[in-house]
Amino acid sequence: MSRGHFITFEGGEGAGKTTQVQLLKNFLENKGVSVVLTREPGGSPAAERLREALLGMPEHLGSWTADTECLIHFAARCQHIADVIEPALSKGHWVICDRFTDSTIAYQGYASGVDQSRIRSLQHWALKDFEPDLTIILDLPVEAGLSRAASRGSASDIYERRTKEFHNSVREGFLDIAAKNPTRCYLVNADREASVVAASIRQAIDKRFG
Ligand code: Z5A
Repeated sequence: MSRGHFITFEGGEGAGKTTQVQLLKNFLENKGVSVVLTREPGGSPAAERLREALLGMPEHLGSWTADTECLIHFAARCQHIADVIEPALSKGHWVICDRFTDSTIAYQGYASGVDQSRIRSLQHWALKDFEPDLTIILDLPVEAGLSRAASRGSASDIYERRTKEFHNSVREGFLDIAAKNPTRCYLVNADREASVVAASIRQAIDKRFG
């Protein structure tokens, strides 16, 4: 049996990742592909406990240092890969993950100031050479993303309460990641109707795996 493909979705708040991973899952399943949908932080029972530690206490905004956040994200990721991602890929399933390592680079690195080389060392230590086959980066102006997240009525998330400057750094981070990794990353203008964004993503899938 051939190994499945690992596809990650990245972007700032309200960029439409959750919407698009579901649309892509439906599209692939209609083509007969077996898909496992997952997310970070979390994605397996043990890793979800770490998600709760990171995101479950918005009243304690800033209680973790950026270094500690970074370590917890990689600890959760290690467990998620071992429990869910790697077993699914080796059984031939395609795995679609809502956020992965690029989020740590954008949020803890670009926006929170953790040195990129330290994140890279940690990535290498925790993941070795494991990385996505394709990363879809959804790009959207910060104001539009935050307004979408607010209209969904869940703007209490610990990261959604950060400053606009923080969110702009996250966006710049993702744009830089896309520019530096043109083979792995596919940048999508997410400031369009969901069906139009989905069509762009399907093109990227066909180009890479078709
Ligand atoms: N984080 C980190 O710091 N370091 C890490 O290593 C990792 C994560 C892995 C996880 O939050 C937080 O953890 C995240 C970064 C940090 N920061 N935040 N917040 P999460 O998983 O709870 O939330 P999220 O990943 O940011 O997703 P989100 O804010 O829920 O947004 P989304 O998934 O990108 O968007 P959506 O839910 O699909 O859409 C949002 C709303 O817009 C919804 O009402 C949709 O119906 C609507 N929508 C979607 N697409 C469109 C279009 N095209 N037009 C108009 N409206 C749309």
